[in-house]
Amino acid sequence: MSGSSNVGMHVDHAQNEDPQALAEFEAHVAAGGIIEPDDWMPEVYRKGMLRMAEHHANSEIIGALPEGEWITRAPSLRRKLALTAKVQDEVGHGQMLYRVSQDLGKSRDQMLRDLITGKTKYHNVFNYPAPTWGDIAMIQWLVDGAAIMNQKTLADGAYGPYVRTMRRINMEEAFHFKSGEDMVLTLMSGTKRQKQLCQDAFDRWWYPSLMFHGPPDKPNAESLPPMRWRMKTETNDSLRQRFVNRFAPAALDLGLKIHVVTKNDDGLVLTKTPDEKLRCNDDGNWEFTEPDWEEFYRVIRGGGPCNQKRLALRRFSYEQGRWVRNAVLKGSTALPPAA
Ligand code: FAQ
Repeated sequence: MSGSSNVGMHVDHAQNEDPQALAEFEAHVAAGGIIEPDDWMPEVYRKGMLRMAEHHANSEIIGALPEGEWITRAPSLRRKLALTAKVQDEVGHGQMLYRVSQDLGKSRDQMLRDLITGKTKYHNVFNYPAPTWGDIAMIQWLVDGAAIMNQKTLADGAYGPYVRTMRRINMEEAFHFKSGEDMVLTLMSGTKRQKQLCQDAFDRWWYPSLMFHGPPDKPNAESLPPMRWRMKTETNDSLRQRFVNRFAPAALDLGLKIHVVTKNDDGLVLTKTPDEKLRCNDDGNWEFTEPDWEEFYRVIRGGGPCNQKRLALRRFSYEQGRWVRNAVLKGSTALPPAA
C-alpha cells in the first residue's frame, strides 16, 4: 500500500507554483467556483483529486464483491433482482470514477494494476466478511447510509467532473439505502432468529461504518488542501458525528442494541458489551465509544480479514479480462484462455 498522502499535504507544498495563478485559483475556489480538467490547477490539487477519485473508484469495484457473493443466495426473487441491480450500479460508479481519474492524468490500466498489486487503497469497510444475509442488509443500510452522507458533502466540492459524478451516484445510492432500510426493517419485524441474525450483523458492521469517514481530524484540518480547496467540504469527525446522530437512534428504535465488540482475525465478533458511553446530549449530539483506530490502520494497510481474498478476486478478473482488452484496444483476435 502507498504510504504517501498527496491530498493531506499542506498548502506550502504549492510554493513552486506561479503565485499569481495560485492566488487566482484560491480566490475562485473560495468564492464557490468550479474547476474543470483544462483549467489551471496546482499540482498538489491535481494529485490530491486524482488520489481521491481513484480511491473512490477502487472502493466501488471492490465494494461490489461482498454483495456480489450473495446474488445467488438472495432469499427471494425480488431481493435477488434488487441486489443484482445494485451490484451493477456500484460497478458503473467505478467506471464513471475511473473516467474522472483518467482525465487527471493516470491511465485506467495503471490504476487497475496499482489496485491489484496493493499500491493504492480502497475503503476499509470492504475488507470485512459478509457471512449472512443480515450482513447484506447492513452493507446497504449502514455503509450506503455512510456513503450518501459523505457524498452529499462531496457534491459541494470544487472539481467539476467529480461533483457531477457525485450528483449522479447519490441518486442511485439513495435507492440502495432505501432497499437496505427495507431489508433491516423486514428482519427486525421477523422471527426471533431473524432478529438475532440482524443484531449479529449490526455488531459486525457498526464500527467499520464509524471508521468509514476516516481517522480523527488533524488539528488544522480546515486549512489543509482537502478542505481549503474544497476537495472535501466537511471534516471526518463532523461526518462521523452526523452519522451517529442519524443511525444510533434509528437502530435503537428498530430494537437493535449498540455494543462495543472485540473481533477475531476473521472479523467475527468474540465479545460484546453494551456501549456505556452511548447517550444523546442536550445539543442533540450522541456520545459514543470511538472505533479501534489501530484496527482501522491495520485494515487499510492490507491486514484486514478479507484484504487478500478481495484482491485475489480482482487479480483473477484482471487476468480473465486480458483477451477482451487486447481485442478491443489492440485488435487482437486471440480467444479466451481455456477454462
Ligand atoms: N478507508 O487524512 P484522511 C461506497 C485513508 S464508496 C480506507 O482523512 P482524506 C459505495 C486516507 O486515504 C466509498 N482508507 O484522508 C458502496 C489517507 O491515506 P494516505 C468510497 C481511508 O483523503 C457502498 C489516510 O487514511 N468513498 O461506499 C479511509 O482527507 C456499498 C488519512 O485519512 C470515497 O472514497 C477509509 N474509510 O479523507 C459501494 C469518498 N479513510 O493518504 C459498494 C471519497 C481515510 O495516508 C457497496 N473520499 N483513509 O495514504 C473521501 O471522502 C476522503 O478521501 C476520505 C479520506 C474521507 C476517505
